[in-house]
Amino acid sequence: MSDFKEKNIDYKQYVVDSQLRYFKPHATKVEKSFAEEITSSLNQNSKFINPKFFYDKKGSDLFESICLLPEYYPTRTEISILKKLGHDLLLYLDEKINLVELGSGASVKTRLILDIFTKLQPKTEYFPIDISEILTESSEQLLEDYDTLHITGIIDTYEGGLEFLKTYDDKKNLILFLGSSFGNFTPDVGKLFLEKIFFTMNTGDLFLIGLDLVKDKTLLESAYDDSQGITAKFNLNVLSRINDELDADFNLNNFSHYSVYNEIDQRIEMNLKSLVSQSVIIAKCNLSLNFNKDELIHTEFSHKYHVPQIEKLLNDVGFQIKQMWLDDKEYFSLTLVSKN
Ligand code: AVI
Repeated sequence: MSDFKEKNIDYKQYVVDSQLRYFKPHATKVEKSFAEEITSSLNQNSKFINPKFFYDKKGSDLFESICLLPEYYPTRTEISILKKLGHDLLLYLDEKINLVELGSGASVKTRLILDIFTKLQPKTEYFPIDISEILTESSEQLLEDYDTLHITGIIDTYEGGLEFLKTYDDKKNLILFLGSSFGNFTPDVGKLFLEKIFFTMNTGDLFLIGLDLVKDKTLLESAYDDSQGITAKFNLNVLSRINDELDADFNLNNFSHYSVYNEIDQRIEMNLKSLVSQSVIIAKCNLSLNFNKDELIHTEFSHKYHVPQIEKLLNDVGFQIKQMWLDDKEYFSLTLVSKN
């Protein structure tokens, strides 16, 4: 283990072997921001929890289960598009380009892109960025299957990871942001995030973004409130995480998963509903909270887009659209852009 200091960002480096290492910010930085963010987001009239906090180990595992649900069409639809775009994508790649992924996985999606890279390159460098340590597990699984792969994992927020990579090397990057994770940002934060990506990109870098499309309300609502109750568990798990990490006493039986599609704002709105009037203490935040019966904690937006809205969103930031791919039912989109 060694330290890496760059522009006041402290990272510890963990070298596992010649093909695998991780960078992680010092623990105090992460713990402090969780407590601080929870304090400010729950200590107000309209309570909310930032969806990035879903992804502790258990939350990440539950999300993997969501991706396999019959009702949750985004993952399998995006995979079906990725399976078809290989030939087109090759036209934009070369022997030296690095692969960067915002959110990581040993999942089918990452593998489909790695299949293309490893066929084209004698050595492939992959930089997954993920807030969750699930990154370490998934990297090891990938290395079992790809001999020429070298992985540098960054266990941090996407912004932190991109900032870190900016000073890392001067090779070209293909940055992946799959799964419509962008849809979880509010429009303002999303715009800032795209600008951040745009400004961390160099000439020749590429960005591939997966975005979910507007569709029938019933289909959307069942994707976010599945019959097996896995999405409900995923949503409620954030309260367990607060209990465990911030010494709180949320009683999970007193909250329920509540998710609706807002047609005007084109988004699924996910909440936790307080089933009774109750008080909760979060010791590490010095917080005592009161909930009315039926009061909501907002936990996630999942925005859906029309194709012209995607084009406008990306063009407004300054990206040049290279190509867009949709599935046959037009449920989901993948768009490849460059900086110029
Ligand atoms: C990670 N993100 C893109 C998922 C989504 O579809 O918005 C998170 C999710 N929430 C509930 N189900 C899935």
